Amino acid sequence: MLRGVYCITDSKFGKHEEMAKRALELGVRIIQLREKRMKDRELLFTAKRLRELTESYNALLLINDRIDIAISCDADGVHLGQEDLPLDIAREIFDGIIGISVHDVEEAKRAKKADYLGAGPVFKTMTKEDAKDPIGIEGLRKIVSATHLPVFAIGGISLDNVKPVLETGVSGVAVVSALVNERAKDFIDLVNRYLGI
Ligand code: TZP
Ligand code: MG
Repeated sequence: MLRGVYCITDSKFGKHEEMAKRALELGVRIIQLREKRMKDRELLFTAKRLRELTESYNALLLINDRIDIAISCDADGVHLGQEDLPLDIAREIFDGIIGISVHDVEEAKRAKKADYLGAGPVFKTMTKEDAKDPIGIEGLRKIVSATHLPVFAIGGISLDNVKPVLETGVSGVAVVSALVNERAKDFIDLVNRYLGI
């Protein structure tokens, strides 16, 4: 199931539930709740609603940063960055899918016990305020070649630039803004067609 379009919900673009529902209706089967501002209780309630929603579509739900919320809402997985809990500690306390953000080959090798990698930002993105410099298609290709794990490319990916991203051999693409415009369906169809989904 770790293939295809991976939808990250971000309250800057709308309600988490609405973003997730739209993506699910268009055929996406991996949803990540990414929320940096909400109070814990509201975050938990949001996560529980997304859990019900994703379950009804037979889709995966992952929670960004927060293993406690992932356990409490019975999510399928968590997504952790380089400054979040280390992977080995996360494995000890969480029994589920663990994805790790990587920016280069060294980080990819260090994360070899992850279930998947999120590699990027591939292109410039306005969505993540503290995004690092883009790694480009070449940086992405190096990461894909250095790991046997499924790699999801992330950062600034759209209908206009997704082809060369897919050609690097990634298992999928993780996006926020590409799913909140009127070309979302074309984007998903193109990715799924390329990956044979
Ligand atoms: N991590 C690296 S780039 C990014 C995250 C969460 C934002 C991706 O958003 P978009 O709109 O698909 O560029
Ligand atoms: Mg994080």
